[in-house]
Amino acid sequence: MDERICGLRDSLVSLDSEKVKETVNFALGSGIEPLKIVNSLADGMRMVGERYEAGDFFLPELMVAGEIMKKAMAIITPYLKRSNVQRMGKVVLGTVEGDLHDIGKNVVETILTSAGFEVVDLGADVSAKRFVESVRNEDPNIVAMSALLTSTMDGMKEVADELEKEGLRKGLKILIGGAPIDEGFAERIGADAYGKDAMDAVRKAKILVGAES
Ligand code: B1M
Repeated sequence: MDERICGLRDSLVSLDSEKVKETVNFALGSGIEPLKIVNSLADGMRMVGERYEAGDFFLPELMVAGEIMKKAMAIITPYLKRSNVQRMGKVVLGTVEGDLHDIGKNVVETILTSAGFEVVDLGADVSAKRFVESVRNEDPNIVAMSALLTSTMDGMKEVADELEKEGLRKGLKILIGGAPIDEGFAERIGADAYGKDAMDAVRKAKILVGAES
């Protein structure tokens, strides 16, 4: 790992907001690829999750880590968004109902936008009804869903089923992702693609719209 960001992950796990901000600004100023910085922060968030699971961290620490990550992303996002890129298609994106985790979804939104997709971001805790309404109103190429909880991932199937029931699946692709999701789950619920991380999500989105093979 680049030594200029090697402390970033640990600063996040130590919940040291100032140090994270300082390192992110320094790294961007030194010309480090913004996505490398995001990956390092995502690594830190994974470690925060592990500490929570082990009983070393509690909900307040999860919340603080989430806030630090969001502030860091606000600094990094302008560096990720590029203009003058080829227009790729339209995506309706959201985190499924009952799930408030939106950091990963926001990273996916940023990278999709920077790759030339027009993204309609519905936010977090989005019901199947809202996904369906948005697909009807926006006529996207892709509906993209994120879930971080094992208890909410079935909401993706509900959305896929509702879209089918409403006759909206024709020409519409479904892309899903999030920590508990895998290829097998995507296949089981009839999604067209699974994105392991934000970069993979963009790769899959490009394939879905026929821009890449
Ligand atoms: Co929560 N949480 N959380 N949490 N949280 C997890 C997910 C958990 C794994 C922690 C743990 O126990 N190890 C666990 C879930 C366990 C499970 O379901 N099996 C958990 C729990 C239990 C909970 C609560 C139930 C805790 C409680 O209340 N007792 C509660 C639920 C609230 C709710 O949603 N209803 C809760 C609450 C919260 C906070 C609000 C405090 C906060 C979220 C803040 C926010 O998002 N605004 C929070 C956080 C921060 C986490 C962890 C620590 C970090 C998540 C994160 O932001 N990661 C998380 C631990 C973990 O994930 N291991 C945890 C960084 C982010 C960049 O990565 O979101 O994975 P990620 O996104 C990646 C990929 O997954 C992928 O690309 C992204 C970028 O590379 N991806 C996609 C995501 N969406 C995609 C969509 C795509 C493609 C790829 O296509 C469309």
